[in-house]
Amino acid sequence: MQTEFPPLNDIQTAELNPNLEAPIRNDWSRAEITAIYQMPILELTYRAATVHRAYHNTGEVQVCTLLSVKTGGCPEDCAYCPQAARYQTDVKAEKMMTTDAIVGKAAEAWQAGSTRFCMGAAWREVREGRDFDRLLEAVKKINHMGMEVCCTLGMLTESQAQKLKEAGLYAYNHNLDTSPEYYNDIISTRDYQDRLQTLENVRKSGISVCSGGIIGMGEAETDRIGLLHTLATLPEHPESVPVNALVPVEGTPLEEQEKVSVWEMVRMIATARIIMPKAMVRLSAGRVRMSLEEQALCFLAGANSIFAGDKLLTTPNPSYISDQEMFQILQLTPRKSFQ
Ligand code: SAM
Ligand code: DTB
Ligand code: SF4
Repeated sequence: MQTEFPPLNDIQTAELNPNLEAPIRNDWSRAEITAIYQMPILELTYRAATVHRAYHNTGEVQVCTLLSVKTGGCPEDCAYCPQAARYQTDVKAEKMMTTDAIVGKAAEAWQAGSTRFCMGAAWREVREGRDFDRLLEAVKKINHMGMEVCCTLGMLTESQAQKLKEAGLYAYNHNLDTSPEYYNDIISTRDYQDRLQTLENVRKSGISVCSGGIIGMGEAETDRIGLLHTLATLPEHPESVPVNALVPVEGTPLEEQEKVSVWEMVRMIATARIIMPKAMVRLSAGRVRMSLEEQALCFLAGANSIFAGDKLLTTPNPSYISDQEMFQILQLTPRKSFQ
């Protein structure tokens, strides 16, 4: 049987030549992204690795640390999330951490070599008051330590984004999670447009945008492509794109989902790398179930950032020691902050 190889169009050729000024495009069509996503996997990886080399130092991987500053009890119904109050999971609702406790955790992460500290809260949206004030104070202090400070707190207004910016927030994470078409199958308590609005509010305040999604939630290939298409056609690409593999948690509606193949992760990462060349592409949730070799493939395909530390927000992540070993074996070095 004859196999048809997708043709290299002129724009892609330009992007693949490190000596040419490769254009950053925001007008990708779904058909173009589909052709890239569906390329023979080795060809796709090669092309993504070439774009990666043209835009980034391939020996460097950014190491970020996550901390759940307000865990559980969330009113939303995200089908993947162990922190949603309505699902019976092992996660217990806790109060907001104090500023000092948060800053202490950031100092530990800094000493362990992490240059970005991301604080997560199980909120639908930010509400102004004591908890938000504590957070602003923590942002200020961690920024002064020399770390890039990031938050993921749910929906955000323009003026709240401005307050975070003034406190020294570097980046804000707000994932689109999946395609606009599949979104309502996963979350019913807010819509895609709400997510896009928050991203716009973040962008307007001058905070760096971090937005990506999750695979392995029962979505079709077209939904993965739809997510990538939405991200790559935003007025400006996110500076950071996390690619998460679902961590199925007992008690959530998605507890029975099967693990996605590493090739699906590689396709997502490689396609993101090719269509958003400058972005940091983060190999995020799901690393605990990946071998070193599988993660190496993801780095080859253009991933250049990870979360380190034995816990993500509430679920396990590879140990600090095993990641150090991985960096040694793959001869990778952690990226410095604010580059
Ligand atoms: N509550 C805020 C929100 O939803 O924007 C911030 C925290 S929320 C836990 C951050 C992101 O974590 C979600 O958008 C989702 O992409 C990811 N996430 C949550 N649970 C996950 C899981 N079980 N597996 C993979 N990713 C997950
Ligand atoms: C992102 O895209 N992945 C991280 C971070 N942004 C906040 C969160 C992953 C959470 C995995 C489930 C948990 O540990 O609760
Ligand atoms: Fe709440 Fe965020 Fe979890 Fe959704 S993903 S249930 S908004 S903590």
